[in-house]
Amino acid sequence: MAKCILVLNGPNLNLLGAREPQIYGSTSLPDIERSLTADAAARAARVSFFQSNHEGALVDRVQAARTDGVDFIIINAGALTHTSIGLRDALAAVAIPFIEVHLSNVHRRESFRHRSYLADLAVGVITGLGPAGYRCALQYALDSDQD
Ligand code: CA2
Repeated sequence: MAKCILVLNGPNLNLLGAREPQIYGSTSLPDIERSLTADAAARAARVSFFQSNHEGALVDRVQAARTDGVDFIIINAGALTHTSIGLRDALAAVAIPFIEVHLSNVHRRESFRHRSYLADLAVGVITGLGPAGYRCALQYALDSDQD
């Protein structure tokens, strides 16, 4: 059966491409989603997307992934990375392998961005590679036997 990958984006990532290009680049979230859709199609896989500015909506989407046939999650939780025990608990509860992605290199930024509530549960973390980080994560997920 075709692999099914869910790409989650958290608060403010809907603003990509429109604000702060010096930090986050000029690529929009729909641009990233289009390129991931093409990459997944080339590997006969399915990819779906969800962005929300609301912690509870992201928790709900993670919980739904358990019964949705999602094999792997790619998540840029935005600022919730550094604050959300709720999102951490949801990811732990569904036990779907995931990669944490950040566009910017959080370790070159403020110290409050150095802590992640998700990272120790993740298969891996990609930070600072811009949109390429999502594409690397997708290739890894599609190569991975974990499902
Ligand atoms: O580097 C990343 O991908 C982050 O997850 C982005 C989050 C930030 O809180 C994390 O520490 C690192 C912020 C997302 C805000 O996205 C914007 C995009 C364009 C304009 C303004 C905000």
